[in-house]
Amino acid sequence: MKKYSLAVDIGASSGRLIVGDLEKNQLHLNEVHRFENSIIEKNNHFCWDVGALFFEIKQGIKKCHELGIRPVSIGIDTWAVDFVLLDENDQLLTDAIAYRDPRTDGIMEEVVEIFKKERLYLETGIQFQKFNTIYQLYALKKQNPDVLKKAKTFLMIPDYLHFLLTGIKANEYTNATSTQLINAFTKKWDKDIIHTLGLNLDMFQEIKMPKEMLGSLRNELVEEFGFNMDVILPATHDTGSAVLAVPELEETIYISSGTWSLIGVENHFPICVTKALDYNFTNEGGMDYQYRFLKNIMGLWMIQEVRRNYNNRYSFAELVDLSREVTTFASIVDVDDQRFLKPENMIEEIQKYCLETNQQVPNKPGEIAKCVFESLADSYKKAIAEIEDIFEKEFKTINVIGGGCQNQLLNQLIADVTGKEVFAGPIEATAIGNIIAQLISLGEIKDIHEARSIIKQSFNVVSYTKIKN
Ligand code: LFR
Repeated sequence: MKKYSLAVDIGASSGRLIVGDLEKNQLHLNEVHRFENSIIEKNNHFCWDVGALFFEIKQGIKKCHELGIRPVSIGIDTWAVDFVLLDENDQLLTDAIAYRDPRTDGIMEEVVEIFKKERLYLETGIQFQKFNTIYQLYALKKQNPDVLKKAKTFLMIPDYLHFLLTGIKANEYTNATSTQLINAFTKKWDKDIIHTLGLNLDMFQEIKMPKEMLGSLRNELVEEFGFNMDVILPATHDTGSAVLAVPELEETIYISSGTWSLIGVENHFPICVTKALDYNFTNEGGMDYQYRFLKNIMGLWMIQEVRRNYNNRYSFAELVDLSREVTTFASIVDVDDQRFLKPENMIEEIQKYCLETNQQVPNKPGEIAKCVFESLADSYKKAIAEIEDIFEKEFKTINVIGGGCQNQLLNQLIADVTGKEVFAGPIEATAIGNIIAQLISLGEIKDIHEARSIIKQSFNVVSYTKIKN
């Protein structure tokens, strides 16, 4: 009988439940459920609806049952940095406030004043992003200290969803590193930073590693679903799972392309040198204590917002087609400018930027889309130059993974601006990485090396080379 593992992969714009099974060294995926996710406004904050997310997870599990699929294991990954706090009765104390909420405006600067950038970077290896958990917690301490005083448990979003499944509280390592509160060398909560900020160390849970079995489903859920499953931790940070699915990492720069574009390389140790700090590269913890040396680029969020601002009148494919028709427009914005993190209106923000920088202002949808795609490619090119500067070597290839690798126009643009060979695929990298951790834990796959050769045999990768300057 086929043995299925179930990956729950939730990104900022959508979530999916995908079952995977391994047969003769081929990994097969089958999407059983897909749903939308988005930021909602609640109590004057931008939030995630974690209740709705858990409801969708349950719907997906029930669908498996209807399809006659009974997974032996399940693991959840989501975006990073966001969290919930629970009281002594394990009830939510706060909404799950989203990292794009402005509550952290100006807070990073205050925290940096306390520690100095160098010290924080040397201890954690994590990039400076104003939305990191450390700044969210410090914002809460200043703006709503009572909540923090009552907090008994800190769980990141996948930790919380795993808790709802099992009743077990733990902080998974890869996602915990994105808090900027984990020591890059001890790989544990950094007591020094936590104490200095006046946060309560006791609310942080035991760190558990990807591939660890967390537990099994709560009894009520077993009754509701009609079956039980092992809950096995994947790299619960989606980017951590995605990078596991890069088929070939030697001499390759990856771009995990989704709401964000995460561009970098894999490393066996954190690189906390001054140049990396100056370029604001991060060293996020990965499975088997590998490090993702990467930088966040604003990513497809830009075009998702543009599309939303056009009231979803155009599909993503249509925006790509419209941009192809534009031949004489060349304005570029700095996609990493913080003004694009959560502007009132992305189209207007792009137009304002072009006006302020004395460039032609895009008006038609095709011009806006072209500006976004070319600006993204431009930012990738700069990040690659920084990586090559730090490593003092040239990387020959780029592997784009994740949903964004379906954008053929962007793939070609990357090949054109960098002159490097670009490989696109696999598309469902995050779900694959999630399932891989479960399969290794279950003893179905030996290790990540074997997993990568299985991925190579199982998924299609398309190559692009430079065609124009
Ligand atoms: C991608 C991602 C990035 C993280 C950002 C915010 O989905 O997880 O890795 O920097 O979202 O959490």
